Amino acid sequence: ATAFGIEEALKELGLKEINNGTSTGKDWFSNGDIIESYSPVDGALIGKVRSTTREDYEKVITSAQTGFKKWRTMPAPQRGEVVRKFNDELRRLKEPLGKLVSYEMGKSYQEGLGEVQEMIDICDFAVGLSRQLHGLTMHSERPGHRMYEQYHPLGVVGIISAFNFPVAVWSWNTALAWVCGDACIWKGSEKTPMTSVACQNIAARVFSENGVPEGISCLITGDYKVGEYMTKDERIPLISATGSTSMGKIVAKTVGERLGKSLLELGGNNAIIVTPDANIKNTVIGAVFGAVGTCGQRCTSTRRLIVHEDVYDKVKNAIVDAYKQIRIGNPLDENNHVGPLIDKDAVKNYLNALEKVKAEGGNILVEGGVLEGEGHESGCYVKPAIAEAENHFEIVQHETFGPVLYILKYSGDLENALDMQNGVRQGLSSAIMTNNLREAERFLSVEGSDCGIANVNIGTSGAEIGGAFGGEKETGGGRESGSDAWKVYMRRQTNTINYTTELPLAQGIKFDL
Ligand code: UN1
Repeated sequence: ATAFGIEEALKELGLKEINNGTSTGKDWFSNGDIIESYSPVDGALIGKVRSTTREDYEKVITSAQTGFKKWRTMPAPQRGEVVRKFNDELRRLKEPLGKLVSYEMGKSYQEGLGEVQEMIDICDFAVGLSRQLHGLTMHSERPGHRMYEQYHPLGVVGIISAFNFPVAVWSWNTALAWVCGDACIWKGSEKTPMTSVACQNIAARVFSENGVPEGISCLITGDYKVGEYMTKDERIPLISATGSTSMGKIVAKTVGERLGKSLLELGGNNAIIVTPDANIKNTVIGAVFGAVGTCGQRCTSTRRLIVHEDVYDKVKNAIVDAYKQIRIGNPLDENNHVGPLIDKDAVKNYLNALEKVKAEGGNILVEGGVLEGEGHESGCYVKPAIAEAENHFEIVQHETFGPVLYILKYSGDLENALDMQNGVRQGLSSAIMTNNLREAERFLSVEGSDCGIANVNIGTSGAEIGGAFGGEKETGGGRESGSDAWKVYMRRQTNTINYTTELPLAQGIKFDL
């Protein structure tokens, strides 16, 4: 790994000496069990952090609550200016941070850089937003009255993020929440603690240089039990959680019991519909990147390819051919397309899926398997696989977080493809490949895709930050990132002001005393 400049990257990120994970940036650390972070790239120990104890957590939440009271009074554009400075640091540290993401998570270096770019983009977005936290003005039905709405900061926001986008998802939430005037407590994935610490260090440094109160950016570390401190905590009005549907169901229930708000961005089972009018070359690029990029560990990864029978063999052969070109190996080596899975449990899930699809009657077109030998010592490198399958197979209905692509055939009208595409419990991302305007518009219409993201002539993954990101059904319904997703981080207040000497009642009610 030294050959790829990891040592230098850790140093530039100030992680050389770190063996404590949690701080609000100043002088105390967490005291729980040690979590060791091993790279799936070469199996080496990257560093250790300590998990957050209940007592540590109490310090964090107190610090966040106290900080929030000051932060909320700072004008939003000034908060935006702090985010702009934080973003300057992200731009400066893009390479080392991208490298650490790649090394700790296993995605390709290009994708690691891409992820940091998403952070930079959302911070730019948030800076602009800090002058646009607009409410509406309404016409009152009563004379001499003014009615309007305003958005106030919400409070302390809890962010739970997953290993697969260990830095970007945090920033989608936190950059918006910060300009909205909230304090954030982040529980990153225990599988990628070093990237979390790196981000927290950057925020802490910029914040303290700019007189931001202590506690506006907090990091807690550990497994689901640490997440539970937040989900059960009435002092946290909003929990934003990204991860599996099973995790999301527990979070929704726990937060719902106390009538807190939750923003959920959970699993997907994303499909590309390929119609007879598709551009085959672009279909192959979109589908292959979607299925094998990040080793199939994006929530937007392409899981299903729904191909019309007229072009079925052509598409199938082209994709199978393209898979022969895929280079699997150290993701820091830019010649490789696909790095390792995150850990051995993920490898097990991937192998189970292959067994299952065979058992259910699927036909393997591209064999999977675990790579062994030099360069693959971590045991996490696997071959992207393709199976011909049917939509109703149990395994096809299920999100497997790995590079397994199912090809499904449809015949006749687009409606049949849409029934398959929508015929799963998840509803995150979807795409259609077609040059036929009628098909494209039907796909986007009310009778079309039921997903939060629906694309025409691009794949299912790689969404830009400018749009709202998230999906329906078991994907959880939340929207993060662009558009008006910021509203969930604020509380809306409707204000009616009477500037007359009378007190007329609404709805024409007379109440003479
Ligand atoms: C995720 O996998 O949790 O659309 C997020 C994409 C990325 C984000 C994925 N921009 O693929």
